Amino acid sequence: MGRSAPFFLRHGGDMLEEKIKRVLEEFRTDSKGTASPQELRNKYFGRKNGMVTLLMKELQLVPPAEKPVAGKQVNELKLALEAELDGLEAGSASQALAERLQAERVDVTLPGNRRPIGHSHPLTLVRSEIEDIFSSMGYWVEDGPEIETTFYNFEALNIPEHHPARDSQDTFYISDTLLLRTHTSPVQIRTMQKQRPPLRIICPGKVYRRDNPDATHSPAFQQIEGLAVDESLTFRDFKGTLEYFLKAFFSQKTKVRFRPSYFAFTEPSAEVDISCIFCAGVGCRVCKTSGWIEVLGAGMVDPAVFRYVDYDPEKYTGFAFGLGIERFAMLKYSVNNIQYFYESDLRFLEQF
Ligand code: FA5
Repeated sequence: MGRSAPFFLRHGGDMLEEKIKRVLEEFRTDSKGTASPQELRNKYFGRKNGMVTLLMKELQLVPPAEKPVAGKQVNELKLALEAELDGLEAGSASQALAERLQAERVDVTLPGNRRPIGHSHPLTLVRSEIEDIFSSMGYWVEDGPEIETTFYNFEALNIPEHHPARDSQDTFYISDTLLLRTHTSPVQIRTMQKQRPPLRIICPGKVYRRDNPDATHSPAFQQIEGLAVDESLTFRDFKGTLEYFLKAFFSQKTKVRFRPSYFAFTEPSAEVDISCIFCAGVGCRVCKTSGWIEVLGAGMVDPAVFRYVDYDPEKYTGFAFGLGIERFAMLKYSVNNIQYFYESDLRFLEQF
């Protein structure tokens, strides 16, 4: 070189081309190593000490005449490194994405984790089945409160004040006039009060008695009440309806028998038995060798009850019945202890 090198080119003792070459080589070596694109960007373009940044700063010291050439060379270096860094960054982002996709890969062909699907409690199954049988005969469902007055639970059902059924030994009293209903029969009264005949209703619900828990008793259990009232209902309708229902629920082979009984609100009254479903009436341990099992209480509505609800007993007749849902479920599913229904033991419940 004939001319002495300009100030800028001599600065630091290196020629500009050499400096650029060195920076470029160092960048190439670095970019093949383990440094991340971010680290490279800091090293070459860091705001204070980036190698390219320093070269740009040095340009300010270059005499104006030499600036265009020097500036062009440094700018080309800057553009080249930036382009390479952009490429590296894009590569590393797509590599990170690929790694993430691989790590989080979902095999959509794998079967999902199925949640176990629950089902109705056996007492609910029995209640629904009984409701279905009666609704197929034109009955509808009525509801009533579990906390009742003595009027609806007893008096309007023809159970007067000193009747033994009112005994506090049997009934959970809340006050002198309020109690937990001991049967679903009060719903009969409530429905007859609000509706004129013809009536065909069933009333499922919880009832409460001061019975000690054992294999066949619980202090809280469920009943279904039935009531039909019309102008010409007879004992034949009563027998036929219950026979139809019991055969539909248990089996067409089931025999049904009516035994005289007593309820204050029906006259005549009957206990209804079915032929033992375990021994087909031959006699076994469950039916205590009698061949029969008692399943419900029933009767023709006592005219005294009609008077409480302002129905004309000369014009209307009716029949009513009441059954224990647990008892029906025990017979249907051969369960020998009522307490199983309340224990929420999945090993028991999963069988239904
Ligand atoms: C009654 O409760 C009458 N209200 C039924 C009735 C209605 C008769 C309409 C006439 C006309 P009883 O007390 O027998 O009747 O009860 C009916 C059923 O409830 C019984 O057959 C039995 O299956 C069930 N039951 C009675 N006490 C308990 C108890 N502690 N635990 C479980 N089930 C019971």
